[in-house]
Amino acid sequence: MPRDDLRDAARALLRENDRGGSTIPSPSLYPHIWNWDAAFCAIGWATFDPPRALLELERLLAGRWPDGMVPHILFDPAERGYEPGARWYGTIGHARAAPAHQTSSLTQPPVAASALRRVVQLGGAGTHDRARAMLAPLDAWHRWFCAARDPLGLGLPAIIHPWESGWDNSPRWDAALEAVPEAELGFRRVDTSKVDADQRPTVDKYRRYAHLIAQTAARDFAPPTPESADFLMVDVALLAILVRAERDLAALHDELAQDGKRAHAATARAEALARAMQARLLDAHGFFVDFDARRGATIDAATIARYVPVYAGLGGSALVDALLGELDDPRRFGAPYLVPTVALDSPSFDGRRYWRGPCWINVNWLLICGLRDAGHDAAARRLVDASVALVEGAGFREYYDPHSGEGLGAERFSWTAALLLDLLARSVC
Ligand code: 2M8
Repeated sequence: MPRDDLRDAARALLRENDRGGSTIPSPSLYPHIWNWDAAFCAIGWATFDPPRALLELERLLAGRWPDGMVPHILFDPAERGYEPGARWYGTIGHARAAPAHQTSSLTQPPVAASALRRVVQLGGAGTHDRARAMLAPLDAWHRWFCAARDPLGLGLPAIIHPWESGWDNSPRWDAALEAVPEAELGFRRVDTSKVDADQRPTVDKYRRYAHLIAQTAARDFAPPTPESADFLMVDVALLAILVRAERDLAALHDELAQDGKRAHAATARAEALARAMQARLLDAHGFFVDFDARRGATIDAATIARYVPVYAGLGGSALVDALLGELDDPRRFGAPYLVPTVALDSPSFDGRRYWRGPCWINVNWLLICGLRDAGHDAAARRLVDASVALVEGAGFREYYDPHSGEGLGAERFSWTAALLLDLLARSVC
């Protein structure tokens, strides 16, 4: 398909999923605002409508909690097509929750500051005033990670639920979830009536997810401790995103507000996180590994998350070289369609089930950004072409089978369209 047509189709999809200023991830499965989806969507909107991109981020940040957390879902109270809804989280009317919005009790990877920087780059001076107003909430959210989520004082914030990683069903969380009790769901799963059950998490996973949510509410949404949280995981992919977001926030503080003090503080937080990652999360082979903070155990799962630190320039040329080597290895990540999220030779690999093997355009995008910044233009180009090929072959799907390229999961998926727009804009410019 000519790239102009692809671009037009991606723009049309974002417009179709626009619900008056925020973009739902997919009409077939996700009818509310999701946190990192909104940030990815803003990056796409920025390529053709920067004011609309700002609105996407403003709407997301409007759901923030008094302590600074930006929730992973902001619910549209009129929408009934997704379970679990807001009531199930127990957040409505709670003093710790957003006063004027119905939200979940979790967060998600903080892509928003990096998205805002991209919007400002493309939108220019006309975006500055509105972008400046978002710096304080972004700053508060970034600071919240270490303030509320580092009970052991590791200098490495942890997630309390697989949903906070965005890689919900990744084999990275299997071992820790085994020890989480199964609870009654208390809601009707609608996902498996819309998407084949073999592409979605198993029933026992959902029961464990339910237990963790109930535990959060039972704690009155107070910060977790190892005694009060059955899942406390240092996620390297989320941390890499936070490192980059802090640096982007620092640049915005400088450029938009000439606020050297806050810029310096954000840079210092980024560097402290990066140092803590190097000190505590590097394994004997030079890979960053997730860390189960409850059990004091590192996680050994062969997933592409080990390479997401390249997005933040972490791991140096050794990590980039290892990534390039594994992308060429048909036993590892060198699938016919790129990039599988789990190594092909891993016993956990499942090319159809979400986050257990399929290709995702947002993961490709994170790797492409890192490769480009590291000066590996040809490798970045290869992953751009691979991403375009997936969409051309199967449309704007949520994820894709790395062996056949078949589109899976939700249809008319927004971040696939949004990030494709960004990839096309950067390859042409
Ligand atoms: C998926 O997660 C939601 C729960 O938050 C779900 O499966 O119902 C994940 O892929 C997550 O990363 C994504 O933000 C969300 C919406 O696209 O869907």
